[in-house]
Amino acid sequence: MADAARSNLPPLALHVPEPKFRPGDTVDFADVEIPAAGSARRPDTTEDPRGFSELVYTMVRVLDEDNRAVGPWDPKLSPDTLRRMLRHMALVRAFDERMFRAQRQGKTSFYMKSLGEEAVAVPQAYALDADDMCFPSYRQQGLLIARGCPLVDMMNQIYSNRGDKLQGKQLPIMYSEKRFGFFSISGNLTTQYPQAVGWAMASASKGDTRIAATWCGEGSTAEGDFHSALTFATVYRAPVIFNVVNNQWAISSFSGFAGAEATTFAARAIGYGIAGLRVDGNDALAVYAATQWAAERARTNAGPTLIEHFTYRAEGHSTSDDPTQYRSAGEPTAWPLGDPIRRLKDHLIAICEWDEERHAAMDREVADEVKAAQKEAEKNGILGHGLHQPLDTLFDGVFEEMPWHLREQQAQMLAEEAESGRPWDRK
Ligand SMILES: Cc1ncc(C[n+]2csc(CCOP(=O)(O)OP(=O)(O)O)c2C)c(N)n1
Ligand SMILES: [Mg+2]
Repeated sequence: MADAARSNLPPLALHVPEPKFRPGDTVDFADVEIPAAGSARRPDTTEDPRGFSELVYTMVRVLDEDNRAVGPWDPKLSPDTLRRMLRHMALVRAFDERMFRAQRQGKTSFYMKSLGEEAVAVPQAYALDADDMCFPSYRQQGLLIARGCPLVDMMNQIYSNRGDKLQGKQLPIMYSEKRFGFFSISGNLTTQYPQAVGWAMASASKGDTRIAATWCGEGSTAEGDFHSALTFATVYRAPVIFNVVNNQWAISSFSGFAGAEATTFAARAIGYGIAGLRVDGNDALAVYAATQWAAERARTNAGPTLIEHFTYRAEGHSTSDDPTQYRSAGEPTAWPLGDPIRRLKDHLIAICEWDEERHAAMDREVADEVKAAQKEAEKNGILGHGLHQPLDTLFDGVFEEMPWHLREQQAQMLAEEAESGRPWDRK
């Protein structure tokens, strides 16, 4: 010990978080606190955040145990809207399933599913205006699908084939879709947060009416970008919605490593004086209502909102991950907030606007739709089949005008390729 005079003090120690369940353990989520549906207050969208700070510690929930919509957050959507939302959620799941399988078949190098999280992006796309700008992470494919992006375009990007508008320059699933207000996905976690704030500030300073929304995972809240984004947003009351998708895991790190043992992720909002909501992320109606509330707040210059979506990542992190190595296989089925698609389906059935036959028919239809799109996309090529972008496009699209040193490198590359005797397939 360095200082004998202090030897009567206990030795310092660190707390190292440990997940509750590891492979082989029986899962019991009884200690996950789930407030009753309808119990959270719905403040006015112009209220000072200090007046409703309790909302970061509870959960906005609309669908109750009998699959009824209850309480002040019920968005009272028409059955038609609910059915369309359900279909988009089912389409996301079918798309994920098919593309996951395509990766296993060697048709692409990489894929990321959003299984169990379909009630986050899809209802949010419904609650936002079509021209509001989204700065997503890699698990919000639901935004693109709900905004009507052709599945073939998404698949071409996943296959990095000759139909890929990004010319194979982005990792599969890192879409960029200006047409659908979907900012280029970056693999560098949370860079989209300050970008969204900057975009929102620009929108306000131009006197525009469009707002921004951004998403990151709970693990990503540990990034410095998360905190600087919140600081800028609160100072200038930027018209932006911050979404933290708490799916309990960040690859193999459980949420405790991002601070979940100490408080909620929604509570991050309090330190910044930002409105904070914690939402049942598997309840499509609650997610819709919270997003609509936050959008109205942003659009009326009342300030940003941080929404924690409490959900569960039912699959591995990506096709490169094997969750059986670090978590109990019982977790996804034991998750107390259920399956988001099943919950919306059960609600529609409970209000006599849906039935099992129609649901089964819908599932068949979305599966066929995905299958047909896949057939179309594969005409443009799959991994390793030569139908990729021409080699001379490799340097395109980075600078508006290619600098001299890149032109030199491009010329050198093409010359070496011509001499190699293995000419690049330009079909
Ligand atoms: C700056 C940075 N650090 C680390 C990584 C590696 N990485 C990619 S995804 C990921 C986990 C992110 O987890 P979370 O934020 O909870 O999002 P989720 O995948 O659960 O949706 C990590 C650590 C990265 N891509 N960028
Ligand atoms: Mg996560």
